[in-house]
This record gives sequence, structure tokens and C-alpha cells, in this order.
Amino acid sequence: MTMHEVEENPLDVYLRADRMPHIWCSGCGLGIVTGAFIRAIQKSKVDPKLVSVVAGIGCTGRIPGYLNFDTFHTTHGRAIPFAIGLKIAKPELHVFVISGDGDLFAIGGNHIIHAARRNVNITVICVNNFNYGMTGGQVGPTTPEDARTTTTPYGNIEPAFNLPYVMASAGAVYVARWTTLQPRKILDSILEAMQKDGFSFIEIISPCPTAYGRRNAQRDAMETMKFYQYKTKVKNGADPKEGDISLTGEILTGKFVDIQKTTYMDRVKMLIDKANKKGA
Ligand SMILES: Cc1ncc(C[n+]2csc(CCOP(=O)(O)OP(=O)(O)O)c2C)c(N)n1
Ligand code: SF4
Repeated sequence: MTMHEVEENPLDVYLRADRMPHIWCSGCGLGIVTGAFIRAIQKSKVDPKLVSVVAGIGCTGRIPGYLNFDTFHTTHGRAIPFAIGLKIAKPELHVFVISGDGDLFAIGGNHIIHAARRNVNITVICVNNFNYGMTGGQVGPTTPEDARTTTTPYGNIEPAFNLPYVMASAGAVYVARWTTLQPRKILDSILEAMQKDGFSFIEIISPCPTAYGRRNAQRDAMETMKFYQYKTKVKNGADPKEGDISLTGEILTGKFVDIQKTTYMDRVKMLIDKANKKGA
């Protein structure tokens, strides 16, 4: 190999090299999430032509743009209804939504709770960086109380959503949470979630040094990763009610929910059969 030749990585096939360099800040956790996702797809041996990834708007929403699958960048908060339509039209697809906490739980909050209630067969990966990263670090529904953001310079006065609890209460059949310091857990969880029949949800806590960390005593991504190292507790099967995240307290990670229920696609099929019988 000459000095100018670059060795090919087996994961390159899953990426759109022509879109590089990516837009993310140095130290951003989104690269780890992207890496875990493509490694999971590779390990699953699923035909990449049957993988479809949908996102809304935000830094996280840019992930699908770098992925070499059928991907869709939808309007802010509308990734879930788009993904549901896709799954109903093409049930053979593995449909993923990868998007930010603001996109999925603020403007898109109504869509996600109803997708979980209906047990729609899609996998949602929510990257939670505790703020609206792309628009400069405003407060969001997952911002911990007292955290400083551009719109809460004296500290956030609102209680934050505990995402695993919201999803479990709404009816998701698979719910897990990890941080970007646990990439192998993320990979395994994506593999499990994509095999579930029904609505699966994975929250990934991820550093946003530019917009969130530096305002909250984490000057760079390394400090955020150290914070994860000291504050993360792994407890599979924990009650999601225990999963509240405070500014300085513990981060509970693990698989919270893994159950089976009638899915939305089952109900769609039953309805079609019923209608056909009536018409016959
Ligand atoms: C209808 C609409 N409202 C507001 C915006 C502005 N906007 C763009 S991204 C974003 C939020 C991004 O935050 P999040 O989903 O948490 O993703 P992150 O950038 O942190 O990954 C907002 C409010 C928009 N693009 N469209
Ligand atoms: S603003 Fe935050 S989330 Fe967005 S790319 Fe930069 S570090 Fe990542």
C-alpha cells in the first residue's frame, strides 16, 4: 500500500462517503451512535435494502443523511408518522427512527406516545443530549431541573421527562437506555430491538459539548464521558419510574421493558381479513 492509499473499512458500505465531512462538532456523541447503528445492521445480517431510517430535524436528525440505506429527512417532529406510513405500506422493511429528544418529545411528542400506544412495529432511537443542540442550546423537555441553557440562564425551573417511563407507560414493548460510553450495549440493544415485533424504544444519552456541556460544568466531551463513567448505573429490569435524571445525580441505564403484545400490523391484517370476508 502506498502512502496515499486508504485502506477500506468493511463498514464503509453503510456510509455515504460523498456526504463527508459531517457537520457535527468535535466531541459530539452522534458519531458513536452512528457507529453503533451501522455495526448492529452489519451484525444482524439483514439485507441493507430492507433497512429504512427516518429522522426529523436537528443535529441527530442528520444521522440518516450519512447512512447508505433508504433514508428520509422529514420536517421537525414528523419522523414518527412518516415511519408509520412507511411500515404500513412496506411491512417487509425494518423501519428505524433516529432523532433528537426535542424532535421526538417536544414538537413530535404527541406522535410518539400514540405510536407506542398502538404498538406500531418500528424501532425508535432517541439521542438525548438534554437540549436543542442544532438551534443553539435552548431548554427542552429532557433538560434537567436547574440546568443552564441559552433560554434558562438562571437554571431550568421545569421538571424533565423520564423518557423510559413515558414510553413504558404509553405501551412500548421494548424500552432501554444507554449512554455513549456503552457502545456495545447500544449495539446489542439495537439488535434486540429490531427483532421485536412491536414498538421498541432506545434512549441514548449523548454529549453535546458545544451547546449543553460547557454551560453545565462539563467543559468538553471528555468531561461528559467521565461524568457518565462515574454516574452511570446498569440495572436491567429496573422499574422505569426510577429513571429520572438530575443535573448531578445517577444515570440509570439498562433494559427496562421486554414484553410481547398484539401489534398494530397484526390489527391491520385482522381488519383486512374481516373486510375481505364481509365482501366475499
Ligand atoms: C416547525 C419547526 N420548528 C422549529 C424548528 C427549529 N429547530 C430545528 S432543530 C430543532 C430542535 C433540535 O433539537 P433536538 O431534536 O433535541 O436535536 P439535537 O439538535 O439536539 O440533536 C428546532 C427547534 C424547525 N426546523 N421547524
Ligand atoms: S451542537 Fe451539540 S449535538 Fe449538535 S453537533 Fe454540536 S455537539 Fe453535537
